[in-house]
Amino acid sequence: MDSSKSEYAEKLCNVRGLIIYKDFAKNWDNVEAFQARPDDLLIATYPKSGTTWVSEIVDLIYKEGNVEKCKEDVIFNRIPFLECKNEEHFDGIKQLENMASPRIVKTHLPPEYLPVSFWEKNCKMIYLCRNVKDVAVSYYYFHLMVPAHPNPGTFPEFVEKFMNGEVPYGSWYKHVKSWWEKSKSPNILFLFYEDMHEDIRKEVIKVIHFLGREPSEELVETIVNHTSFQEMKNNPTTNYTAIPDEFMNQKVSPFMRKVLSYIWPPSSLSNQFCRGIKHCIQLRSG
Ligand code: A3P
Ligand code: EST
Repeated sequence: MDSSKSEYAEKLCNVRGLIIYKDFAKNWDNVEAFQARPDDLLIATYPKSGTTWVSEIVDLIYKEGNVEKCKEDVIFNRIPFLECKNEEHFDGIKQLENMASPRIVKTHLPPEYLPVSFWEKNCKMIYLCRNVKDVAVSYYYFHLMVPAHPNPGTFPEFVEKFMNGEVPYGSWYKHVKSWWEKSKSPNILFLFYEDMHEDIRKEVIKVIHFLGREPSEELVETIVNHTSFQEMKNNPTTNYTAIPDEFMNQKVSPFMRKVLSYIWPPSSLSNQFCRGIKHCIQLRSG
């Protein structure tokens, strides 16, 4: 076994066909047995798809636009990461069990691996999809900055692994396709990162309606301002700087990097690009 193979085996694990971090895998019985509550809201994404962005939007809606209330705690405490487990430091399930309702739950699990109680309780869910090229680039930097990952090698080497689904949470394509099929249910709202970038007001209003609330002008305005890239990058409760370097080293790469996808593709192309992704999913799943 070469050193990169043994590093993969040391840090990652295959649980019933899903590649996941070793520490998460050790906790799998608790993940499967997790008890969702009917008023839980689940935010599901493939990693690096804008989870933090949509999470902050939803939390602000729940907190009726009270920015100060959101700033009282870091995002990973306000919206626990269901399957996250690290020996002494992180335990998403424990956080959720100790949390009052209504809870907002973050997960990167494909629908087949979600604890069954979420389906039994008919919970509302939001899935956010981001175009695969930006996800691959973002995930590459995430591998470099978060030591729980094996060394990704060069970008071309990483892309090979990414395309083969040999990364935590497996294949982007399978993930998006499975959630797309699930989103035929009215309880699941399927969003696109690129749509949020193109017209954030429209997407925020969509989320507010999905949560059964009224989109007042003031609420929408507050959300749009507070969740801009720059605001969230400068906000210590959303930029992950509260996580120690040993777990997430932002000297290697910041959690929120730069606005690459905002420059390319240009807005005229962006529409086309976005529709292309939707079309591709519809075609292949149809
Ligand atoms: P980049 O690495 O391309 O910068 P996740 O929260 O799922 O881990 O996703 C992180 C990605 O979402 C990062 O992408 C980050 O910059 C981007 N992101 C986070 N907040 C954002 C915002 N308010 N607007 C646009 N992109 C945002
Ligand atoms: C994985 C995906 C994600 O969206 C966010 C985070 C933040 C916390 C990270 C984790 C992750 C990957 C695994 C860890 C964890 C902190 C400790 C743990 O080992 C690095």
